[in-house]
Amino acid sequence: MPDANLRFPPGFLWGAATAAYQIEGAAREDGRTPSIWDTFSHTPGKVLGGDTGDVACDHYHRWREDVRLLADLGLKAYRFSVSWPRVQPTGRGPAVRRGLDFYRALVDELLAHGITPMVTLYHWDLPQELESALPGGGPAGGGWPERDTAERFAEYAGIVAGALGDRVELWTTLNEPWCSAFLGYGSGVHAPGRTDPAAALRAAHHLNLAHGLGARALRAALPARARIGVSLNPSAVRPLTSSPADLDARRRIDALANRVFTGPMLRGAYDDDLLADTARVTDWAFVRDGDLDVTRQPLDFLGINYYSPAVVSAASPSGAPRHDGHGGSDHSPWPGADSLVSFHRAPGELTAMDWPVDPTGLKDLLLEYTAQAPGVPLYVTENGAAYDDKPEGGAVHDPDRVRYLHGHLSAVHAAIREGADVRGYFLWSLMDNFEWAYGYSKRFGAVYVDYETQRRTPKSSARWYAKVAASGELPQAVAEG
Ligand code: IFM
Repeated sequence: MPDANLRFPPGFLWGAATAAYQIEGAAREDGRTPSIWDTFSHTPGKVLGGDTGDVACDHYHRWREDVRLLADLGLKAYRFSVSWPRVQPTGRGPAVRRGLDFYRALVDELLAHGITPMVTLYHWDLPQELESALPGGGPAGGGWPERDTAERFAEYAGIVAGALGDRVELWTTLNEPWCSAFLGYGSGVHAPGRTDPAAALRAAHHLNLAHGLGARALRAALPARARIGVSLNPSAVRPLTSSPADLDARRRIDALANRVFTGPMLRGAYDDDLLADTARVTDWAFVRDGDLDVTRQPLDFLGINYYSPAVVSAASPSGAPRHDGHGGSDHSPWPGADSLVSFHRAPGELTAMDWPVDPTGLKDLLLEYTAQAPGVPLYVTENGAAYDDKPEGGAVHDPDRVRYLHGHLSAVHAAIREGADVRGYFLWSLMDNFEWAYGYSKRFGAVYVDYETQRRTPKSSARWYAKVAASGELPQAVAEG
């Protein structure tokens, strides 16, 4: 029956995702102090249009309405992040009760609507004090290049687990540590905006350590039913040609984009080729005995965030244009590979981010991670697209996003058919929000946000996704709801 709908497994979790700094606003309320993103976004020239997360979607005051939106769409799960500086303003010491109360109330409201919460502990909003004021931080700063930040993270993880552990089962430690390390400390297009390749590699290691220490702290504080994972944004890296030079370029980027995290987290090792490729940047002396036992914690699931593939070749002598999707800086986010690899635009239509649409990358990654982490269930913890959505007559029609979602959900289904144990899918994002260095200029939401009035309008993609979620079936062809 060629026209039969694609049926997802029973219990498949249909959800949507957000992150604290991107939606909450209330940047100075109830004891919250600045995070590195507050500082960065308030620094002229760092974020398009000078946008900041001061108000964002005002979710801190409108959270009941936002839970109702999820419920009206019939979604069964919601992935959100906790703002570290809202619950532990200086990044050390006691927690702020009002901050924790906010997340308790949010979780209770979700549960009251039958929506499963998935908590992300760290989605990029490091308390500024930890970036500025660490021992040894000095003018260059502290933050993730410093080991102490990983230890502080474990303390914070224990605090949040203590507050929400009785009502949340699904936990992730970090979201996309690649961005924190390499965009934050390498190319500098993300907070804190440093451009030091050695610091980026130190940050990567301390994020791995934070994941391990944080997972341990969660395990110690949470009931046995808790499920602990991490959300990575692995790169589906493809060589431009099958020449040995292009295959080697692929190997280098795979090491820096993917294996720098999966090595320590899944296998308890940094691969030799990664260490050799980066030897002129750092000697990795910051990796201490025993660290790699800590980074490799048992995982109950792995979160995969996917948007677009990358195509690489050996660097052309003229220097091919950069299409690694992380432009906007003269500094490379690829320590040790910057002059050796060129990025090319992958084929496919482009989203408003100029990211090519290619669902095969998602299927490939789900199968690859099934092989790399046998027996570990997967969730797609982010997937979605930005388009230039415009309201017309009170509605927002976004057929491009429906096509994008249809293609990627078909890819998830194909991966499941071929043996991947994918347990759920979280659309990025529930609503339009602060898209980091792009400010409010890029709209990823299934729900349109009018930032003047804070009015929320579900786009046609939200209605379409709601139908898929309600039926657990994906039509073979796109027909908008
Ligand atoms: O908005 C981001 C999110 O915070 C992390 N993953 C990618 C999304 C789109 O760029």
